[in-house]
Parts: sequence; structure tokens; C-alpha cells
Amino acid sequence: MNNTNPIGKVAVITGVNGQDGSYLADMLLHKGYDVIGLKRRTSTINTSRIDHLYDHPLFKLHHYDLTDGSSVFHILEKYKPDEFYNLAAQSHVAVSFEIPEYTSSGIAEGTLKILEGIRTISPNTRFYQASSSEMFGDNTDHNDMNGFNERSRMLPVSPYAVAKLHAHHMTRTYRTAYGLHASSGILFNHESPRRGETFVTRKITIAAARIKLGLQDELRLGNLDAKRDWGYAGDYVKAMWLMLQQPHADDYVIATQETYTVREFLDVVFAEAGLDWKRYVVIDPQYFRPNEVPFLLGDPSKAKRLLGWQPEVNMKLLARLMYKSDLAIQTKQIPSETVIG
Ligand code: NAP
Ligand code: G4F
Repeated sequence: MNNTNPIGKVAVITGVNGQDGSYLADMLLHKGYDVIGLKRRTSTINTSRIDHLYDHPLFKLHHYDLTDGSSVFHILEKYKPDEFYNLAAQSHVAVSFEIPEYTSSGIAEGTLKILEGIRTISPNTRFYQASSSEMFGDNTDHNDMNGFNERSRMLPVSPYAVAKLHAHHMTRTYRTAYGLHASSGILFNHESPRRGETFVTRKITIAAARIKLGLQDELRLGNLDAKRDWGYAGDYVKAMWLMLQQPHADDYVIATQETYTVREFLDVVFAEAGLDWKRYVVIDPQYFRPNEVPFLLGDPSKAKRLLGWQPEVNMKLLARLMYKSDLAIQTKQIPSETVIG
């Protein structure tokens, strides 16, 4: 497509300005791909995660919306990409209870529109679907001692998770019915300094940094007992790419196989800050959800065996690196003479 493209491969990424989209774009550009990033139109600019890519000769940005099938058809016609990564979603579980129809149609029907487009316009395009560990839902009566795997029961308990399960099965259906190279990554929670600011990890690391700097004096949170298998987004985008390099498409769990409570995440971050979180955290009922997923632990054995993938960053390292990043960001926002501690 581009004379300067060293490997002659084209990848499309929906949700390119999101956390994962930005890491995946960085990685694919580094490998020499032409990257076609798709983002929705917003009234204010929200491209901070990809601003560093604007002048990259292999990077192009187009407007698109999950709810607009014509936009994806045009992209498929124009580029006939080698790989298509579907990362766009209203990805906040709690918000999905407030806007269930929008969340659901974007994820479920939006994914179907892409699969139909690939089937009819560009059937050799390899497809990646961003499936989620949230699909396992409230599954605690099932004793998957090593964690949930690709065959574990799925019992989603949020509009977000139900829609993701729809898209997950649709991806498998297009694989088996039409022979598309369509894979799903069942990714457990993954975080980074680029994580959205309303997810619990980033909310905690920003608050700890601001409390340390005297800019904030409390942190309002919901359920501290929920357990999550938290990994690093930079590790997880490598798994997405590996899935599309396999001779056959399939589904893979991507996780660290370690689980911690929100409380334990607080312990690590506030210890790094030299603070006691119990002095600052206020439990606020507004952050409890109509349904909760109490426990997530993933078993990534299949990905280790078949993709050669394994995580390099564990929760404790991740929490510390996110805190340090937020401390640096928050420090820049105040005059240096007022910094304390
Ligand atoms: P994220 O930071 O919230 O990014 C989501 C992206 O989707 C953003 O670019 C967002 O655009 C875009 N988007 C939302 N609604 C859209 C619409 N109607 N049309 C087009 N684009 C839309 O999420 P992430 O953490 O990178 O996650 C990437 C994908 O993996 C998501 O599908 C998520 O559900 C899934 N996933 C994430 C995790 C995790 O722990 N991070 C785990 C499992 C699965 P705006 O910036 O304009 O909102
Ligand atoms: O950070 P969270 O909002 O992530 P959640 O709900 O696990 O979803 C994330 O991971 C999924 C994969 O399993 C993705 F599919 C999804 O797109 C998203 O990336 O909440 C984590 C836990 C929950 O149990 C929540 O109830 O933290 C608890 N929590 C407690 N206080 C809070 C808060 N969560 C948020 N967002 N804000 C709070 O104040």
C-alpha cells in the first residue's frame, strides 16, 4: 500500500486512541505495518495516547463508529487489510448498566457489522475480537482452581459482558461457518499508565499521587473485596498479534494467573507513596454495581503452549509503575515549590 512499508502488511485498529489501541499501534508500526487507526468523532480532542504517532509515515487515522456499518465497509473496500483488530467498545462495566442499549449495540452489532464486512468484502483479512474475562461473570461456584480457561462456563452479569459474549460467539460462528481467520482474545483486566482514569487501578494511582502532593484529601471507592487478575496492557497487545500469526484461528485466555483484591492493589500503591490508604479512602455506595463479578483468575496455559506468550509484568510491578507515572504527571501540573513529601 505504501512505498515505504518494509513488510507490505496493513492492519486496521478500531478504538486506536484507547489504551490497547495505542499500544497495539506502537507495536505494529515498530514491526513495519501500515496502521489504519479508526476513531469516532468527539467534540473535544481525545487523542493524547496517539499524538506521538501523527507524523509517522505508516500511520493513518480515519473516522468510524461501531454503530455505522457503512464506515467499516468503506475501510475494508479501500484497504483490504491483512489484519483487523476490533478494540472499540463502551468498555466501562458500571456505565453499561446506565447505557445498556448503546453499549450492547456497539459491541454486539458493531462486531457483527465488521464480520459481515470481512466475509463479503475481504475474506482473507484476519480478525481479532477483544473478548473479555467479564464474560465469566459470577462464576464462583465453579471451582476452576487454576483459573478460568477457554472451556470454563460463562455466566455474564452486566450488559457489557452479555454483549461481549454475543460478539465472542459471533466471532466463533463466522470462523466455523465461513472459514474466516477470526480469533478472540479472552483478556483479563490489563492496565497501564495509559489506562482510562475511571477504572479502579488508575483512579487509585492518580489519587495516591495527588494525595502525596497535597492536591486531594480523599478517595471515594466502591467494593474493595472484588478480586481481579491484573496484567500489563503492553504485554497483552503482543498476544493479540500472536493470535493472528497462527495458521488457524482460535480463542485464547490471556491472564497473569494471579488474583488480588482492590484492597491489595491499594496496599501496594499507597505503600509506594509512603501513605496509609485507610486514612483517605471513603466507601461510597454510588460506586457499587447492580451486579458484581466477585472473582476473576485466568489460566493462560493454552496461550503459553501454542502462542509462546507469557506476561512479563505482575500486579505489584504494574501498580508501582502506574503510581510513578501519575506522580510525574501530577507533579508537572503544580508549581515545584509547592510539592511536598
Ligand atoms: P478503552 O481505553 O476504553 O478504549 C476503547 C476505545 O473504543 C476508545 O478508543 C473509544 O473511543 C472507542 N469507542 C467507544 N465507543 C465507540 C464507538 N461507538 N465507535 C467507535 N469507537 C468507540 O478500552 P481498552 O482498555 O483499550 O480496551 C480495548 C478493548 O478490549 C475494548 O473492547 C474492551 O472492552 C476490551 N477489553 C479490555 C480489557 C481491559 O482490561 N483493558 C479486558 C478485556 C477486554 P473514545 O476514546 O472516543 O471513547
Ligand atoms: O477497574 P474496573 O472498573 O474494571 P472491571 O469492571 O473489572 O472491567 C475492566 O476489566 C474487564 C475485564 O475483566 C474489561 F472487559 C472491561 O472493559 C474493563 O476494562 O473495576 C474493577 C473492580 C470492580 O469489581 C469494581 O466494582 O473494582 C471495583 N471498584 C471498586 N471501587 C471500582 C471502584 N471500580 C471502579 N471503576 N471505580 C471505583 O470507584
